[in-house]
Amino acid sequence: MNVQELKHPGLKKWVEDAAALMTPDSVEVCDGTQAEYDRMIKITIDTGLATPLNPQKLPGCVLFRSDPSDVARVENRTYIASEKQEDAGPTNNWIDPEELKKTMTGLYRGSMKGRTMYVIPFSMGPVGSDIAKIGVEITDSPYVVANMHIMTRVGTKVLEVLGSNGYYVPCFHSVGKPLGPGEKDAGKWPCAPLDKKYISHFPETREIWSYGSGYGGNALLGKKCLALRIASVLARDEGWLAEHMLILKITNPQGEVKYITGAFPSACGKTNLAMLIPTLPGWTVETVGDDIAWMKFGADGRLYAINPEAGFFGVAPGTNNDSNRNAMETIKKNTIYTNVALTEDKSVWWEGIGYDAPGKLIDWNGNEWIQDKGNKEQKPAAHPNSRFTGPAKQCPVIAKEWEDPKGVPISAFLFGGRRPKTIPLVNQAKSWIHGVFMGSIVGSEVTAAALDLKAGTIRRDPFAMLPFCGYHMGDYFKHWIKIGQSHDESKLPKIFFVNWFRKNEAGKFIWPGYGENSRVLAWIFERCAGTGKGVDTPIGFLPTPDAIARPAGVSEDDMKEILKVDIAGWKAEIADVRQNHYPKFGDKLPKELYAELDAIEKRLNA
Ligand code: SAT
Ligand code: MN
Repeated sequence: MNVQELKHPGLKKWVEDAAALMTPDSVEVCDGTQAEYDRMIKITIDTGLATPLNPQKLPGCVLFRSDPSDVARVENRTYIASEKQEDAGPTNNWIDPEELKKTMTGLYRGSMKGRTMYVIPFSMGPVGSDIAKIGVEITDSPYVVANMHIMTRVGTKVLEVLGSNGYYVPCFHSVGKPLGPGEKDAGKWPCAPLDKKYISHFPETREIWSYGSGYGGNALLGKKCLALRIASVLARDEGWLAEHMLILKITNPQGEVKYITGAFPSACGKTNLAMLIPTLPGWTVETVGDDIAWMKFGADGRLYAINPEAGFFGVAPGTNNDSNRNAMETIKKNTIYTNVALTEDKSVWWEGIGYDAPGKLIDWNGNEWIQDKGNKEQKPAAHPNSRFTGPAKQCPVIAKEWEDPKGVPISAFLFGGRRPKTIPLVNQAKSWIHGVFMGSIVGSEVTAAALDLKAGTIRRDPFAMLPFCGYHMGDYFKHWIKIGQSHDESKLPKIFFVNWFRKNEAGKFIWPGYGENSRVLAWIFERCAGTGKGVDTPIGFLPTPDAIARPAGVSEDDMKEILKVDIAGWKAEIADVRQNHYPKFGDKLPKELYAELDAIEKRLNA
């Protein structure tokens, strides 16, 4: 479809102005059809950016290798350009919006020369749902178009909902690599150098401007940029919640259903939890979403969640038939792989796939790679942040209501992190405000993989939203508190803190995790149903010793250890929050949270 056919004069003008600035060779409006997807893939194969995979083993799948400088979100080049710096808060980078737009307009001038500008109308959430939002992304990357096809709902049906004057979030994206006359990408992933990359958000005008990166959340602007950073601002203003949470459906042996959402910092197994295969007989877990939840209040006073996405953009390394069989099934066809290793028979391999490399590989840099298990220094064949982009509808346990436009009613929120000590296996907040307190102190142990952070220390990541909150985090805490104050608490989700990662003196994990986590989910289910047995402690409600059936390999003493109140550990936790965490938010830290801190401390000292 061409620009002239656009029925929305505002959108048409916005596209024409962008084209005048970025000067692409041509402009195309995306229709979202399979033919269009296939054409995008063909273009990327023809320009040497994509490798088609073995059609017998991985039908409809392709592999991309990105530039080594363009392999993950770039948090230090991500900006919340609010009018006032104080509104971005201490956890976001800030540049004055006028100055930033000037800089970026300079970068966008002529940036699409030699390329096609694609206009992608997309819906976050089922098309036409009250909770859904429409965005339009302009991009010069066919890789982005193909990924957006999987991750969002794209095309003509979105334009129909938009009509002639509907609202959309305008999103600019350019890889920042114009082509000279006759020049082709010729197998080289296009992007700009790091100091020219900008992932910018303008919260007052609700615009997203991204430049210089073609990878993941930097370029697929519906995901972290719209569905979290901009949506968190909309949610604050409109009284709902846009959260970095999975959504799962759990059914007990009697056939009763509850829905649970959960926020976890990265590297805590969120996608695995969303697709968990329960070991507990009679229980089932199904997936509604693995990364983002948008939640609004229904007429009955309950919170209803939708998954704004349509696909999974998951980390490949560590994904295998034990850690996540459902993900492995999901990505057997129609999947885009990025930065994993290629086998000789044109299949894929990554570290932690569950078996040794089957012969010689091509690594994510495009070099020959032969596994050398004796060499601990060997560089991985797949980049640690290599990804699969797979359609959610291919997930064997996708819940039948995953696209229900009214969403699913949420009974519980989980918060969690990687905490080797102190934090028990599961702990229920005594009240909404206590739960908000727990969300505000979420932290996770830094693993060796994280750059420039000391391994073994706890990095606080409130609500797992640290890189994704589009405004001052202190005001975000306030928003959560207000949600509790302005609604009937008995209808709000109950809040739980979970920790699968407790270690014993020998440094070994005490709890087996994965499917066995269903035992904890079952207790949470029962607490929401009013039947689960709990004891009131200074830190919250803990399960009674017999409330959670012990999995194999976990002794009675182990169970006691991970379900006790570690008074000394909690006192240290409280002191750390008081001295090092809360002061970061200055006088925007709601006084209610200091009151919670005081109350817990008092109970611990009693
Ligand atoms: O690159 S994404 O932002 O989509 C995924 C992630 O980094 O969490
Ligand atoms: Mn995420």
